[in-house]
Amino acid sequence: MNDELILNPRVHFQIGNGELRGDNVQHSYRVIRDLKHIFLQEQTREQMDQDILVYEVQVYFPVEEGTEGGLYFGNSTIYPGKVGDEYFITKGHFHSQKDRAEFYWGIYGEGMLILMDESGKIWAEKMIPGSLHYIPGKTAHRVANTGHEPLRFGACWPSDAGHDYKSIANTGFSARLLDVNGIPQLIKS
Ligand code: M6P
Ligand code: ZN
Repeated sequence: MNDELILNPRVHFQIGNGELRGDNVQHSYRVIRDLKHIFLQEQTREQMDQDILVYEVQVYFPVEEGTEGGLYFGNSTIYPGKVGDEYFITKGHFHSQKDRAEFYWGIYGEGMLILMDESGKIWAEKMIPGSLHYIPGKTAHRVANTGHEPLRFGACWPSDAGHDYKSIANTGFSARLLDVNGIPQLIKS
């Protein structure tokens, strides 16, 4: 056997739970402290235990950030919880290269993918295990966990997409996913 031509895989993706392990896989965590002005009720967030883990992200970066033509592959796990009436949620972003698209898919748990176009029009798609979501370019995206268990979803996006958090910080999302008597509802803010 020619060992130089047939290589062992260097990254593993666990089919059942989406767990990523291997070379160039990075793991990051967002606790309440990191999520200033992300939730509607900022004062409530300030008063919470700042070390509560809201979500974590694993990403396989096969190429350098910004590389044209490459792809990244990751997953995010959002823990169950709320800040006031608002479900735990990812920060959300547009892509810095505005026209870049992305795939999200549900792995376990349940939640909602919230999408907003550049005019501020907002809508949501239910996320469940096996649901596949195409996020077009020029569309901000974030995910909320509406269940009582952790929610994990997968993601794949172009390596030159980048994250534009600033546009969201300036204007926010035009609606929030709130718990209204136990039912998730998109409420205009
Ligand atoms: C997905 C991808 C990542 C993103 C992560 C968390 O895994 O879209 O690019 O970083 O979710 O989302 P955010 O950066 O908005 O907090
Ligand atoms: Zn994205």
